[in-house]
Amino acid sequence: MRSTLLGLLVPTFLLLDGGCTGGGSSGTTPSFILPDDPAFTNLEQWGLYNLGQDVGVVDGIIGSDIRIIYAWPDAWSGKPVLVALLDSGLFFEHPDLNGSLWENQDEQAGNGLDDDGNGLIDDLHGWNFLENNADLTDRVGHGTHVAGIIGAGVNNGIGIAGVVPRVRLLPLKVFDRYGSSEELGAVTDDAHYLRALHYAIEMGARVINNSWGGIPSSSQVGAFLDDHPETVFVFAAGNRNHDLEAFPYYPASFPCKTCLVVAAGNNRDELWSLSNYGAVSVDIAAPGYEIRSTLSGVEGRYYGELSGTSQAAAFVSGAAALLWSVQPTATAAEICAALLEGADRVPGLQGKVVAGRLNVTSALHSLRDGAGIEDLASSHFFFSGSPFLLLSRVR
Ligand SMILES: [Ca+2]
Ligand SMILES: [Ca+2]
Ligand SMILES: [Ca+2]
Repeated sequence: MRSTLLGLLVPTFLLLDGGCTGGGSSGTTPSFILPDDPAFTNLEQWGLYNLGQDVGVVDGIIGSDIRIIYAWPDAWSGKPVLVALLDSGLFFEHPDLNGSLWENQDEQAGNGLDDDGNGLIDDLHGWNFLENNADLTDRVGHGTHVAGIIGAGVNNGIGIAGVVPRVRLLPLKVFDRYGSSEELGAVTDDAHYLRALHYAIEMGARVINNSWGGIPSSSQVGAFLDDHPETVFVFAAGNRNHDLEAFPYYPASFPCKTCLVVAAGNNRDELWSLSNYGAVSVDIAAPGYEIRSTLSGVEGRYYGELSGTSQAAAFVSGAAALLWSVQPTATAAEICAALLEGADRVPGLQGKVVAGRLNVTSALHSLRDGAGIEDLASSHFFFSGSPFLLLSRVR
């Protein structure tokens, strides 16, 4: 049984009208949601909710997060958006992810037949383009971590909260291990990526997350991106502390109108120490320092922290999906423009990225009203006593 406090269809969470100063351009104070996921309530997800808590040894700055809690009320009843993840696979049994999986309705699993006639046998939840089979086992945990940032169950009472409450995750396996450095490139080839990209588009993915890089500039992936302006492609900027104006990094550096290149920021609205950057060629920054998310269960670890532009890219993919879940008729160009326009121009990222740090609430306002919320950063909530007055979950 669900609580009747907030109606029959709405799970129990803390939904409040803002009692703060600041607020939206309309002059009203925004409502917000604080979900019941333990990592969120324990302030282990600074990227979603930064009250200045320390992360590792670094104290945060209040409000240096993606400003998501004010966007969740609108996104709660959104239309699910399909997000493809070109990555290392996905741990399907993860209890915080198994509610967000895409399923190929026209394919029957395990019968050895290509029921939907797309040339791939038993592609129920995605495809392994590396080995050309349906085995999506995530051996390194990278894909599962990225997936959790985007689409872990929000307010399901377990683990972490993902960015977007209404999402379907489509894992497409294109690598299986880390490369020679921290990068993931050079362990597979163009053919895998191109086939995976084709598959994603064919299945209706609107956002394609690419938390990898390091392929040659001669790759045909660039031409593919340019040919698909109806899709938002999100790319990690890479983890070498390079200026991409001087050291291009592909596929992030391919010119493309609906691509977003993402740098990693820390909990103080500064660039993360190893993040690549670029005043012109890196679009936006998002949290990428000590990010808690789902892991693949290896050695009994189901959650853990990772840092990098891979994580940052996932926040932006989740944000793009959230905007689309609220405004399904928007174009990819409009989604990209809203994300860039809504970003907070924080001093610590000046000259490092084009737009600033991701602000989902402001991006949503920008998409709907053509104007972001300028002063949202100042409208953070403070609670006296216990910061989380969470309603207990009734099942
Ligand atoms: Ca098939
Ligand atoms: Ca089948
Ligand atoms: Ca959860």
